[in-house]
Amino acid sequence: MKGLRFHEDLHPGYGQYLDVRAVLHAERTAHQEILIFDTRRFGRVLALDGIVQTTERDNRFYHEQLVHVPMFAHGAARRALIVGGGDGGCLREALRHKGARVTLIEIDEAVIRASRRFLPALSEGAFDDPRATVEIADGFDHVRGAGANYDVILVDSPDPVGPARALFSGEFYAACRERLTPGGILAAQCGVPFVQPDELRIAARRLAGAFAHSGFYTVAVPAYTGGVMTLGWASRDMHPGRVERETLAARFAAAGLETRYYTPEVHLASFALPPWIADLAGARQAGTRR
Ligand code: AG3
Repeated sequence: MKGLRFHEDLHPGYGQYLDVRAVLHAERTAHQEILIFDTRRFGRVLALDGIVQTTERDNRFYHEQLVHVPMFAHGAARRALIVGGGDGGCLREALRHKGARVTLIEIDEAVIRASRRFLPALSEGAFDDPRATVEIADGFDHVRGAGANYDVILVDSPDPVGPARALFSGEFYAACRERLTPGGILAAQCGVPFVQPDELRIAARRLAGAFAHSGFYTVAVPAYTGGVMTLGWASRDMHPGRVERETLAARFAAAGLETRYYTPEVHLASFALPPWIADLAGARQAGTRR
């Protein structure tokens, strides 16, 4: 093999590589190292601090599940908050819900700038949408501060190493709870449990500590190597996996979305956890709580 090979540096002793067709952008910011490159299998790839965040080829799997599961479970979200998500993929999907205004709080303005320029397929113009509000700030400060409340909060963060660690804390989840309207739902990236079991264990404990109802659902994203990823959810008063199939189907049809991963059937099925994941989440003893 000649040419440049990117090795992801995330899990000790195990990982993935990608052959680089071209480096499009490399930048060290005050927060992290941004790398955008082109590959044959995944199209363009965004890596932060050497960890793959999203790719052109499979980003819809992740963004559709992170966004549409809580949005369709809610059914009438008018205000959504995205914490992180500077590539714009989450924003793109959230804005497909026509009744929603979406606020995105990204800590690193350079991620947005580089993604708009080198990954336009991620945001597809979402940053220019009049229903989008974009702020460069610390997401934790935003939810801690007094201000708007949200029907849906989406935590589209990197792994809890480096700057995103605070977004996995009990204090952050409790602050999110205070910003959720009745019927409101939080959804958060919680890692690939086969290779990041502690991430799931800790998130399970902290979400359950902050909310009356919480649990996990799954999404399979090839670029997040190691098996299915778990997305955490939490709410004071509702269970997004227990919405009637017909209700979801009616909402999905009314929205008129064309999706690559999400359907009402996938929505409900993704709440079925294999025992090894349920055990990590502590969900088996808790029975119906999660
Ligand atoms: N945020 C999740 C990246 C997780 C990568 N980690 C991993 N492979 N365990 C992605 C942001 C996309 N908008």
